[in-house]
Amino acid sequence: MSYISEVLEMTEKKNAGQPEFTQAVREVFNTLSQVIEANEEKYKQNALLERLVEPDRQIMFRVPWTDDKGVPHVNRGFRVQFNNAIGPYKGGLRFHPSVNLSIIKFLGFEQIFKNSLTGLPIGGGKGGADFDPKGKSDAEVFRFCQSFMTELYRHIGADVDVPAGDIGVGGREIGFLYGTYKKITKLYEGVLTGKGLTYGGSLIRTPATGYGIVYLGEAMLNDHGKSFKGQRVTITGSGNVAIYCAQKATELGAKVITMSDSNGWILDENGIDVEAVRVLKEEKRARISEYCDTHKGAKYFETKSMDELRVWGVPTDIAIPCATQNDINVQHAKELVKNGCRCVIEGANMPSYNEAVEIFLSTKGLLFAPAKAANAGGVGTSALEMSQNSMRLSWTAEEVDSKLHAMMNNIYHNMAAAAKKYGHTDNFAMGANIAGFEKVAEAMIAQGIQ
Ligand code: NDP
Ligand code: 2IT
Repeated sequence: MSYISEVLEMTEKKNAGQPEFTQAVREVFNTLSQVIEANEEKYKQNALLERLVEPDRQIMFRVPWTDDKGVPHVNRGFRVQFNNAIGPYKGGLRFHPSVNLSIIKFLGFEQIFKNSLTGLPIGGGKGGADFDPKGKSDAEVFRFCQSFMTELYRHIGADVDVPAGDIGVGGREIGFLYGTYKKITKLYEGVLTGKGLTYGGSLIRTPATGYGIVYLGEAMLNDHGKSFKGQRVTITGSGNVAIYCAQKATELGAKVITMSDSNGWILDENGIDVEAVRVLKEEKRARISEYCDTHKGAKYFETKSMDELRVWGVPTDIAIPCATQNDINVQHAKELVKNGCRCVIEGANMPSYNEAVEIFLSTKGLLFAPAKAANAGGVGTSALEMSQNSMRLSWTAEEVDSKLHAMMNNIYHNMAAAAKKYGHTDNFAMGANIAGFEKVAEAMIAQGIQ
């Protein structure tokens, strides 16, 4: 049995109840076989793969809070510090009722390679809670965040572990969490990113993930004689990532025709009015269905389950899933290809099942950009926020945007070069994993078996 198969089997056995985590490990390992085989002896002697799949530590804690009626609730909080070979742990916090250890571990594992791809010194971590901020008052969200940080503060720090946002955690939550950290520790330090601009946040961090997705997509398309201009684009999600992805794609001349939330999706053949979606979602915290009240040409479709075709049944040139994991299954992938889709850019983390990715990779002429590369601009700009905090200064929006743009171009070129080097030109799933892995592997070996 090969070294990869051995460690994969051991990982699946040890983590049997963690389907998302084992899915993420399988996807990475399957693309690394050539690199691992070429270095098998060295990696085995260093127990490299065994160490890579075992987090440095996983913290789980009780988060008690009371709602506005005085009724007590208890949620479960998580922080998985996966790997700090190349820098302090870095990764978002997700507040969503579906959150469990498997989901946080898959996100933390992927973050190791994504963060490495940014070229900046950040390790991999992730956290969150099975708390649903939807429908809660600001006061309830504040009490939850305060309680969450009352435990989390012991485990994080500007040079230790720097959390940020993810699903359900945006500017409001980061503000409450930062205020609590500061109050407990007295430290005014860059312990969180995605902060407000008045207290250490970076310009462009809010739109960075969405902009970065489009910058990377445009680099990939341009390299193949194409661009966003004039293309039909279907997007899922209508949160932070989806909104700024849609905004930048529209700016580059594309027509974004779909967006969604967990209740349903909208189709606007005239091109979605992204600013209207932003106001609905960021300011009013409303449902996407309300878009149709003011945009009469648009249609709303209720979603009953993730397995329906939904957005992925709509003919499109470019598909960009920006909602959550396992959004695109085999049937969706086949439908996208059948309807003429020739470019898939993953905005969310692991939005496609591994078998759906296989379909994209085996479709001639279809360009596929994996999440670890495509959405790395969010955490990359978080790292730029950390730099500004350490230097106690702030860069202009133009400076940060141009650094983000250059970062995404670099990521594209690095993943393309790695794919080519191993004889798989244009297999960017493989290229991104290899490019991200090589730096982490070298750092882990240099630091000894820890
Ligand atoms: P938000 O919470 O801002 O938005 C999430 C969007 O996806 C909402 O429209 C939400 O709908 C929808 N959604 C979430 N869960 C589900 C579900 N189970 N079924 C259907 N729809 C769902 O999160 P972000 O935009 O920040 O994150 C989106 C994705 O991008 C996630 O995969 C995240 O991990 C990833 N990501 C985020 C980064 C960031 O900087 N924020 C960076 C890199 C990746 P509803 O409001 O109804 O729940
Ligand atoms: O998945 C991700 O990369 C994020 N949610 C952003 C993490 C960060 O630290 O900015």
